[in-house]
Amino acid sequence: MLKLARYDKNPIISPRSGVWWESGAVFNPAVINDNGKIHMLYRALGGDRISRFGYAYSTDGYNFKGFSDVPVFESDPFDSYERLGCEDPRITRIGDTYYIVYCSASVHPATFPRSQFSTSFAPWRVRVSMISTKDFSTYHRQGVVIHSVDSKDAALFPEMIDGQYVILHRIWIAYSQDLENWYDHRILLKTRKNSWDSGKIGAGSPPIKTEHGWLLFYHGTDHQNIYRLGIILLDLDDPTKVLYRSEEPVLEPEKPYEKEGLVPNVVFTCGVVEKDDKFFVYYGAADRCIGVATIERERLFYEIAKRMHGEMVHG
Ligand code: BMA
Repeated sequence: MLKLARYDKNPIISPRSGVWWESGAVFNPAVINDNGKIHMLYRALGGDRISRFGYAYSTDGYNFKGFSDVPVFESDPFDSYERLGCEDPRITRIGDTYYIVYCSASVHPATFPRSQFSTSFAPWRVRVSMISTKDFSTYHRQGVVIHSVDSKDAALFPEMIDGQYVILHRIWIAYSQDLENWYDHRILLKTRKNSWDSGKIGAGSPPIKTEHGWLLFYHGTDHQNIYRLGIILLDLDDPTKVLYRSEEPVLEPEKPYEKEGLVPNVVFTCGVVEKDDKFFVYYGAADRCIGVATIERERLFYEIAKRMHGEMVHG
């Protein structure tokens, strides 16, 4: 079975009562392992329904502390593309800088003609925005980085490939020379008919470099809007080549905290770290709280190798 094992004390983080900016929910956290210290930026939803980012850290992967009293980042209410908040951060370290790409949300006049990425004519707009930090205390605001397209679920690769930065978004792939101007957007992965990922798909964790390829956890929905997690492996030199895609989800809503919340039946990851020869997959549960599930590295690749001989790879 290629399944993640939930931590038995999940959820590991729930909204703190009395903290106005996270009283609605805490979910969909970004994580990065900095020499054993796991930094987390989590999405917090306040009573005003605006999403902001809170910060916490852990040294064992399960117990988080150092929760910020105030949001460490909130989007600019005067930026027409960001005024409904910042959602679903994903952290990637490149050199000595942590880049955080996230979804900024707004009600904004519809753009015409309809762009190739638009999903509706509704004036609901989402953009991929970016901030960066070197220390998780001061953040530099870059603003919207993928212009003119409604997109989200963005995740940066941790290094340049063939002289270019590479990003995934919803799940397209695109390239850049400067992390701000992205070109050559093309579809990397499509939904599959009659499958757990037949409705929508999106990148989850930023890709993790392994000797077997770029490992990426992603989310998919079916036509009942149940969010589950799967994995893909991409070729190290040419990440447009999908080497493996899981037929079955590796995690799906089963526990009450994953089935009942602000949005029922959701497991949604924005970050995975490698620690003690395991992958720690952090996830938002039912858009309400945060859980963690793990898998041993060796077992994961053993199970993938077994399946690669018998499974078709769908691009
Ligand atoms: C997606 C995103 C996530 C959310 C999920 C389930 O579209 O908005 O932030 O967790 O829906 O509601």
